[in-house]
Amino acid sequence: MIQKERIFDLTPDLHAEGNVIYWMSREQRAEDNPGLLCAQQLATVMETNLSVVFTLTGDYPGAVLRHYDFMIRGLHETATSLHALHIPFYLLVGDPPQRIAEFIRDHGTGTVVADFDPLHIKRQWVAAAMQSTRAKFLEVDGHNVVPARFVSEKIEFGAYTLRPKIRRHLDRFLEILPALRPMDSHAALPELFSPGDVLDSLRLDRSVGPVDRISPGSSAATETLEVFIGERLKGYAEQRNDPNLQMTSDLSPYLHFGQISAMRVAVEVLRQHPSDADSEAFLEELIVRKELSDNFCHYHPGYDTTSGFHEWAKKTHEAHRNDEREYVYTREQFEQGATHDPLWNAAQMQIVRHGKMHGYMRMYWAKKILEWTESPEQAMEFAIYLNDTYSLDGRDPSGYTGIAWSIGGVHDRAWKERPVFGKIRYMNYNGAKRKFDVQAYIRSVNKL
Ligand code: FAD
Ligand code: FO1
Repeated sequence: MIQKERIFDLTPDLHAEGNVIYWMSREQRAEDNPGLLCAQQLATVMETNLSVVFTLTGDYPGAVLRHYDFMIRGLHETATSLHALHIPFYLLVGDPPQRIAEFIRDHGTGTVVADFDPLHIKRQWVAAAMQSTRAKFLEVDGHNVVPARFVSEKIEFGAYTLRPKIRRHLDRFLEILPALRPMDSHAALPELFSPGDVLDSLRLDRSVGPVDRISPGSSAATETLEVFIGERLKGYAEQRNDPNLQMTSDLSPYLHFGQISAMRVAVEVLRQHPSDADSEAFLEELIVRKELSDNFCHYHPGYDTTSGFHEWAKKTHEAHRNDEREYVYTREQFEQGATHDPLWNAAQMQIVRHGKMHGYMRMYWAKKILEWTESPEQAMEFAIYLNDTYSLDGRDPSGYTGIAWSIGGVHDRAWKERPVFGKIRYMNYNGAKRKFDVQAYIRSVNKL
């Protein structure tokens, strides 16, 4: 039922046996979750128990109260859905690899299904957990429509090289997965956690609070999708780059936390909306652009540093390292939106207050950080810190890749050479003014 290309065997020399765990992490939903379905299938065939385990750490890099509030409230909805199907959900607080290893020992687990996730921290967790137990580990890619390991075995130059590979397999992988089945009802269910109590128990940076206009959880994600298809998909191709028009889906926080499946989004768009320029443009972003990000992070360990840049970009940055910077700002000045540029400041205030910046402004925002810092290394450091701290969809492969595109020309080409930027694509205030009403955007953000 789960295509085998979605499953990667992390312990080929071990057999699947004993009780089964789905170690939920990236895909935090009950429905349309291939890793969960795979674990249920194994437990059914082996006639053993299935448990869903989420290991919660208060030290997730870059995460503050804003993200934990969104994630934990979303997890509570998922746990409730799982318990309704008599599938036990365990929330284990502490060091993830340590907690999962304890659970494996205490529950006689023989097989663990983990989510594919290209970020360093997740690879470390899985590697550490495998070190300290003898369980069989399988990894399932529940994030990409076409599984990342399968669609390409190397780092892709750009969307133009990955797109044909994705297109070739899309029909085969674009499907609605079967519904999760109820398990036999005598399974003892652990007590459901209280989101408030869990949030209070964590030692968190509480200076960046929850956002008010984006509700967490799979139901809110589905509602957001329906509203997008019904009211905003038409015209998406032309108007998605105008920050004043709110024409995009606003799905990225839900996709980041896996509260909705990209596959489900794509299938619903194609089912409810004719295949036209708008749905084409949207699916290009949702599938090609997003899956290009996983490809970059999976195959390039330096995805969050300048070492991830192409040779031409490294060279051009070297050649312009000592160029005179007209403005240089500290991380605090950026963080407080205290530069000379009201448009940049408004974009920064949009993530501080609202937790989400419009896609077009993200490019401008990151490129100006390159222009107004002492070095590309410092630009990467500041952009990643600010994006991860304030954006609800931050700490994501799409974020590291979007920042590497803006500052290091990753997946982009060389442009006409100029001071500081070298051959990195340049964007400026006048360019933005030609595209949309800058004053209206600044006013609308300052009203937030
Ligand atoms: P829509 O236009 O509705 O797109 C639908 C989905 O397609 C998005 O939810 C997202 O999953 C995907 N998508 C759209 N554009 C891109 C893109 N350029 N690259 C990869 N996937 C894309 N995206 C994040 O999810 N998290 C981030 O932290 C993030 N940081 C970024 C930083 C910079 C400097 C740049 C240039 C882009 C960044 N992006 C990030 C990508 C993109 O800007 C956002 O995914 C998009 O704005 C999310 O809004 P939406 O869901 O309304 O997008
Ligand atoms: N995943 C976990 O398995 N455990 C966590 O405690 C955890 C915290 C967390 C906080 C903020 C955030 O943005 C992501 C977090 N994640 C956590 C990972 C998340 O589930 C996604 O898998 C990745 O961020 C996307 O690659």
